[in-house]
Amino acid sequence: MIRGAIGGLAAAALTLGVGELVAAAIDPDSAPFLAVASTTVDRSPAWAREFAIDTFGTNDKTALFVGTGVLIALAAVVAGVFERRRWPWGTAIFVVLGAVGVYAALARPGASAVWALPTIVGVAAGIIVLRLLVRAPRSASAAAETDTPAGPSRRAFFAIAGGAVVVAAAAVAVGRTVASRAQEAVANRGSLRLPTPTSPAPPIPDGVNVDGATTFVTDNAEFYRIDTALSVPRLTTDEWQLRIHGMVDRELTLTWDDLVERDMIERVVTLSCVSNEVGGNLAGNATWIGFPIASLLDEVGVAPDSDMLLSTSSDGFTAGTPVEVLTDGRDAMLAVAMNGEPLPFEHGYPVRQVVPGLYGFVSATKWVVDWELTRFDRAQAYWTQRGWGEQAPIKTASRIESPSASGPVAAGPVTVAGTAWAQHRGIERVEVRVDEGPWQLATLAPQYSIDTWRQWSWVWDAAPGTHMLQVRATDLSGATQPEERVDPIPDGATGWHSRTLRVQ
Ligand SMILES: Nc1nc2c(c(=O)[nH]1)N[C@H]1C(S)=C(S)[C@@H](COP(=O)(O)O)O[C@H]1N2
Ligand SMILES: [Mo]
Repeated sequence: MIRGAIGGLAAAALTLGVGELVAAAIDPDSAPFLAVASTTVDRSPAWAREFAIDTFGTNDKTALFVGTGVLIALAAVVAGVFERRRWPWGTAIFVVLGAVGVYAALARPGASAVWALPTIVGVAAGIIVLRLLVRAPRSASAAAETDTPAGPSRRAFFAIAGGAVVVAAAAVAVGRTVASRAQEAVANRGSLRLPTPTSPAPPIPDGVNVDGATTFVTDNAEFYRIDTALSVPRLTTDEWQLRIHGMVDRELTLTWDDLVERDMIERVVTLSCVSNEVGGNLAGNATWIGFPIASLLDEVGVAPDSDMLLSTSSDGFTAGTPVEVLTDGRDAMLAVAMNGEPLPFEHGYPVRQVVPGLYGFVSATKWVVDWELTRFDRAQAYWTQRGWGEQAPIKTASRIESPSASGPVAAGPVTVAGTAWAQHRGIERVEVRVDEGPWQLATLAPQYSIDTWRQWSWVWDAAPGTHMLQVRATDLSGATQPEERVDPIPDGATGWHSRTLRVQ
């Protein structure tokens, strides 16, 4: 009985500790204990919250943590005792608690599938220790015959239980340290003063938005996110530095203060991802504030035979960007703000690159901390090592966004609308056709700049039946999107987007 209870508690402690440690590598909010407590708050009915606040006042959070802890401890004791009597009931209780933890973690705002891991790994560790500590007799009848079922010796028992608790405590300590550093970064971002651009973006005119098409400016919360980071880096501006070295005349290490005291530019630039499929939504448009990359390169003096800027993020991602592109006059920048806010952590806080006209994987390094000036014949960046291209200008893209693919549409005039982009070349024309008939010119929203996408619409006199719409765009150099379907790898998809609609 006592052994069962102690075994259950030690196993539960290890579960939570390991969960905390794994969560530190993913997101502090994914830790099982915190996730269960937070989701309980979010899911509890209003009267329960009122009761908690009335009863515990401002100690309501402490009460919740203590309450959650007590419930888990009780379940752990029951699991330990059951496991000893009637294996595998204790294991089953751990699995059920684990399922609750996974559910709670996945219910957190911003959770992704990996948020289940801390609980799963923790529960697995807990069950192993529970089995070690509470080795039950082979059958229930054997338990009835003897009061002291087989199990580790007294010494081994306390060594394992003690070890589990020590490991749990150490794991919690490490996990908490990482979490508190993350909180520091959150506070740092929250109190950040953004620089005022000396060269503001031209105002965004009315009319760039078209009914039925994606909004011209993408909200930060809606902006697509692509990166290799399992755990989003959380640097403070005090920790951030950019070291510039390699084939330069003068090495330079830039601090946050060095960066933001410079003359900043503000520009609207559309980013897109090379992995975007025809008609896909891995593209977004934002107003960025930053410092021109060309000015920094000028300051350090790039050797004439250097043709690549190899940028590295704090988590080891690298991108190789042609020096020529960075210095040809386009608004390539080290960005510090996105749509009037400090960069969201997911989008590179505190500093990232924005390069109009190139896919993100060769240019848009987030959490950038190192620049090496080198050559394409000497260095390879992250995705190039994995079979993707070296040079990756954005290919012209267009997509149909409304009417939606789901429901049938009513016969008669139907507004077809969408978005097209060809960053740093600009969109000249968008055409639509029905059932492979003649191409029809769509109406374009005014062009904001050649670095931003352009919304379009076209009125279709829809006849009953099933019809296929297709779209293609032409950039300002006169090149029209090719019909040929090509996969995203190695340097971007091609092909015309189509949508089949039922008209009734
Ligand atoms: N540090 C880092 N930066 C990165 C990446 C990454 O994996 N790690 N992915 C790149 C890719 S592939 C794209 S498409 C853009 C996406 O930027 P976003 O997530 O802000 O939309 O970031 C780029 N910058
Ligand atoms: Mo990407």
